[in-house]
Amino acid sequence: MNRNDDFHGQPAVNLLTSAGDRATVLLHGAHVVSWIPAGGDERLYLSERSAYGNGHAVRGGVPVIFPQFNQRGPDFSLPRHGFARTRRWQVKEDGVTAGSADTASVELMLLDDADTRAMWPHPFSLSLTVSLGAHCLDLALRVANTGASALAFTAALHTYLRVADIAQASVRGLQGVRCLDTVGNVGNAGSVGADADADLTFQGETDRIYYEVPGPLSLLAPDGVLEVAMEGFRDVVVWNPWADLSATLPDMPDDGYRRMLCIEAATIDQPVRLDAGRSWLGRQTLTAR
Ligand code: TA6
Repeated sequence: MNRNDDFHGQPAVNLLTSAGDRATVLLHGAHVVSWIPAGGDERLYLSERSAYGNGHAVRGGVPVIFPQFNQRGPDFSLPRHGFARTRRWQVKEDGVTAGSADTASVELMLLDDADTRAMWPHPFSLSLTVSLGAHCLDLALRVANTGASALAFTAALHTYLRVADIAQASVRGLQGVRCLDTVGNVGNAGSVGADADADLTFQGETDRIYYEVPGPLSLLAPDGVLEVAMEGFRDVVVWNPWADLSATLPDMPDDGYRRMLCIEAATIDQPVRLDAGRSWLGRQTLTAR
């Protein structure tokens, strides 16, 4: 069953499988704002103070970051994290499928227009396919170069995962991976190192770009494990603003940092270069164990 509803006044597609897995996707930014595995609880963090529509980036869920991650790239005239997350996408014709008993999906599209070309002078076609499976949310981002010349971009699925308490959460799978710690740095600055510890734990503001992550990650918490796998994306960003930065974010409760952790499938270190007519696919798959 798939329905079109309003979510904080925004047109949305609700996906529901007969097994009971549920997700909600806004047309604004093709933004997944909710994912509830069958028989389970909400697995995405969504700020109670988030704004919606009118060029706002939703604080939480899965912001689609394109064509530039943060301001880490050649084009500082772009908005931070690009423009895909604040534009109205369209549901692709025949893009909503009820699927089989335990699957459902919707495909949304974003094409270039005069506004995007004024910020980033390239024709493109973006597609995000959101698919529900048994305790699984799969996000597939396809970028096509529809122009006559080559283009380059960085991108991410800036996923806000919900945790009961960040102090009791850890991430497994990053040990020994080269990373850029950007806390306290701007632009492309930061210190590069590698995590010695088996699991990454959180005691303060964390903002790290892990380069060429070799395999799936696990978010470990007292209430269960969430596996984060990816394809096409090479890097992973781990972000928690902690108390001081949280207090400066108008769309985040002061204690919101305690209930969230961003684990973002990304391609940052090596921009994707597409010749005319070529396309690229990046996928993030979340599985609740
Ligand atoms: O992904 C981490 C990050 O780049 C942080 O540096 C912080 O800026 C975060 O994204 C949120 O950015 P936003 O523009 O959504 O407030």
